[in-house]
Amino acid sequence: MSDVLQPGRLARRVVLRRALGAGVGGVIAAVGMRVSRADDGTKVVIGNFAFVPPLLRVKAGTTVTWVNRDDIPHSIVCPPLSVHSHPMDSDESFTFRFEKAGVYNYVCGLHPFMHGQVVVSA
Ligand SMILES: [Cu+2]
Repeated sequence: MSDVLQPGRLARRVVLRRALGAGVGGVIAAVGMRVSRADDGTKVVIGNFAFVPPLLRVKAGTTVTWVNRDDIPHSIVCPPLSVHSHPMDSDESFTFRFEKAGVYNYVCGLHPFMHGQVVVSA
């Protein structure tokens, strides 16, 4: 009974991949991603244990979307902003609106060696 978590995650990812391969976009939408209105903001892609771009410059009021394109879960943790995202599975995303100017460093909560920075100007 203790092996429930990992196989479950794996199975879910396989299902997602199959859905993508078949072009069944509706299945992805039903998983609860917050991707739909993100394109008018700014995007950071997560891949190979890195945030791209690692340094993002935006204006105050910008919504930033992180999209996980890796094969394993990642999260966004930024203590000064009390941000601690859920672990994003492959192709899941997380959004946050930066209201105030400042320099914000963040890490992946699951891999603290992964660093990113958002520089917000007024
Ligand atoms: Cu990570």
